[in-house]
Amino acid sequence: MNGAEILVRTATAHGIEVCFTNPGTTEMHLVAALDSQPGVRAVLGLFEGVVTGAADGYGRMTGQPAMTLLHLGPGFANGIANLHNARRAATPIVNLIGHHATWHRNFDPPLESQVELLAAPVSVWQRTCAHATQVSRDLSEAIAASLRLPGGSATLVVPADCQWDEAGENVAPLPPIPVARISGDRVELARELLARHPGERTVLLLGGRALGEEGLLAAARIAAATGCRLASESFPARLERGQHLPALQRVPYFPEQALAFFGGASQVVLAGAREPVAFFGYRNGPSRLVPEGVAVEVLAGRDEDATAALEDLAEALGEPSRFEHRPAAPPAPPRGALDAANIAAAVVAAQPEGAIVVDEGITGIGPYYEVSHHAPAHTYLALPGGAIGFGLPCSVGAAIACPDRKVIVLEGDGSGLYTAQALWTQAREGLDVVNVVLRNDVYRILQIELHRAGVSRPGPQSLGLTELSKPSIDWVSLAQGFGVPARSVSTAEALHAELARAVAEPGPALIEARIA
Ligand SMILES: Cc1ncc(C[n+]2csc(CCOP(=O)(O)OP(=O)(O)O)c2C)c(N)n1
Ligand SMILES: [Mg+2]
Repeated sequence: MNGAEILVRTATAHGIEVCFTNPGTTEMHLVAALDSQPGVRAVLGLFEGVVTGAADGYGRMTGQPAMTLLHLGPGFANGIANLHNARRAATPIVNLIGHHATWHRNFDPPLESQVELLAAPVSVWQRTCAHATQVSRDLSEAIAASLRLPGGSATLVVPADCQWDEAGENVAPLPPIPVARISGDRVELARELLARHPGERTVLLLGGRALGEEGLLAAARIAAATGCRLASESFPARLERGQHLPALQRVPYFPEQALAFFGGASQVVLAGAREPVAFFGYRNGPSRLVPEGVAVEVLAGRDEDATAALEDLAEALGEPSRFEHRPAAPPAPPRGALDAANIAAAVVAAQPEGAIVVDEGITGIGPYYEVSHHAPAHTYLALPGGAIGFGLPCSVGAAIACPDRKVIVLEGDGSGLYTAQALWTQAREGLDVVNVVLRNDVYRILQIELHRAGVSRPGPQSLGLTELSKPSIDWVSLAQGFGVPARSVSTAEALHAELARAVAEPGPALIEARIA
């Protein structure tokens, strides 16, 4: 068996089922091995940002790494923004980068670059294979490294001769993946801290894996026992939502609102969350969002089992009660011209049970988080890394991970254009994705930020750099060009009707929501 074949066999042996790729000459043996060693589904993305964003969506939904296969330094570089997002989301991914044969690199051929330097900032683990006989061990270590909490990208550079040389038949075993469970002493300490700051004086801030159903239900028990407030990170990588779960307030985006959010508390306890900091430093603005004088304590870090920590704390508090399900009436479909509020309401009204909602809606979907608590059970995927162009690719990975769930993408028109090619992969793979593009023909958030920076009357260049008009972009033609059926709507009634239709039909669809 050659190195490429043992790599694919190692991948399947350790549970990798999908390879998102945009290959080139240095990956040809690996491409061929995807046929000769069955078990890994190969999915083509037409830009590497689609490939890496799809791997992020897949890893968030399954908790298991997908493989990416990328073409040397330049191909990898095209995928970095979404690997950055995956790093902030702590998503397990295994990147294979095909590369020049070991003996060819020294000649400095055209595609040679310092790929190892490119990989470092977005990889929790990386290695360049030295010999075909070692690639199985290399990949096994990569898979384990990607899964070690908090999780992340493991990157393996695979020179072409390590793919074609003889590698033997032996698949290396998966190294053990330790799970850091917090000690009883730390649970006891947390119990004391909550007793010392009773009721709303404590904010229990959940993040990372603690935002799954088990973590949320344990947090609800803690709130029932102590009266603490429950909050979520502003942009969760994955949050389970719906009326069967407690509604977490999320930390507001703008620093002044976030400071007010924590203002009434005397303590913030972190469970799987980072200490919240402002997205940007503004002139005279704060970095830390927890005000001076409010203590920050850690129940469980991101590299620890925060869900188990919450469950242990709920037990220690002697709180047996389960969260009470209080169904509210489903919201009535909204009417009138489209704005962020009634787009959010229309989506909630049309959401099917079990939907996966990818939120890159920026300003076009503002109130969605608040109102979607009344939607049926769903999974919410946001953008903890802030690099736009993740939404459409993420939907590809989420839909492949969960073929029996509907994926709804809430996509800003500007953000969507970074990786619009993802629509083609949706069409080619027949994925159940409803794309809602929030068309306002501007980078609205940047106009808001200009105003916050004190520019009350932007000049022609500032306006030119924030407008997507002249010519404006026709998303219906764009989607149809990629093979995705599309309609444009400009009222809430029409949006709701199109959403209902798209949700009922299999395969991808795109709705251009024209904001008034
Ligand atoms: C990779 C990357 N490039 C640029 C930015 C800066 N940026 C943040 S939001 C944004 C525009 C978003 O526009 P759109 O999706 O249309 O949403 P809107 O603001 O109109 O609601 C830009 C350019 C970024 N966050 N990430
Ligand atoms: Mg826009």
